Amino acid sequence: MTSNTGKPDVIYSQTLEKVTDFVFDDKVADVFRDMIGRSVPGYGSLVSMIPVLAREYVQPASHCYDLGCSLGAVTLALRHSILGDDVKIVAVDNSSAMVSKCQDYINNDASDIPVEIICDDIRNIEIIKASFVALNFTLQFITPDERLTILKRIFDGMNNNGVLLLSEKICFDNERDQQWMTDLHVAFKKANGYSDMEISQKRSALENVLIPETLDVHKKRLHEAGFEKVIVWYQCFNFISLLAIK
Ligand code: GEK
Repeated sequence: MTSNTGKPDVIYSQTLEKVTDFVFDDKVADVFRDMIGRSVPGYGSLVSMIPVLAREYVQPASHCYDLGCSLGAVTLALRHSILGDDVKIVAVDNSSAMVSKCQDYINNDASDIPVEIICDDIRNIEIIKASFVALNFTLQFITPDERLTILKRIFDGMNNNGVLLLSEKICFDNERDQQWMTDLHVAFKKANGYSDMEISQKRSALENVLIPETLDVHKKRLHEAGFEKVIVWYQCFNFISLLAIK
């Protein structure tokens, strides 16, 4: 099982003297399509469902937000499935490397749906008239005590019946389940051609950068932000996606 999407990710394939914190720089942006497909179990299936969700939730004369858009996978999926009139997509990422590549993908994509790409921190973005907001594996990179403020701001800027799609790597309270899902995630990475050394160096690089929380914590926080209806619609090992409806 290997990915044929873009340049191969060999970033952690050599022994590094010191593994530094993971950053979304040019090197990562260059191999990101391959990296995410080989590292996040179920990523491709999850993104392939976005058109179904878009057709269900995107409202005419509204905005869609792809927060932490990376190369724009969610934006592109939305762009090709939106049926209503007068819809704009706002794609945001604070990595200039990602944003510049994302802009290239959008420029080369044939669709009339307008996309505004913004290079900024999602904490600074004003959300207005939103019917669809995606945080597809992005909230996990924000420190936990800042997560509620972001969710509240999203909730406040959403239209009634709009949806937030929140995808995250999660952890488990129960040690046995934690080990079980971690082992399956490692097995997934190995099946995708990563070596033990690559897996271990990447784990160290992400340790202080990607902070997973339990499903329970995520659900409670979404309710606290104001969302009444919250459900897990997708899970693959320790990676989940929730829908939260305003
Ligand atoms: C996808 N959604 O392909 N503000 C803006 N962007 C941020 C912030 C922040 N505070 N923190 C991190 N990012 C994408 C995948 S990747 C997930 C999302 C992963 C950005 C960061 O630069 C990166 O592009 C993205 O969030 C996370 O569906 O790499 O596991």
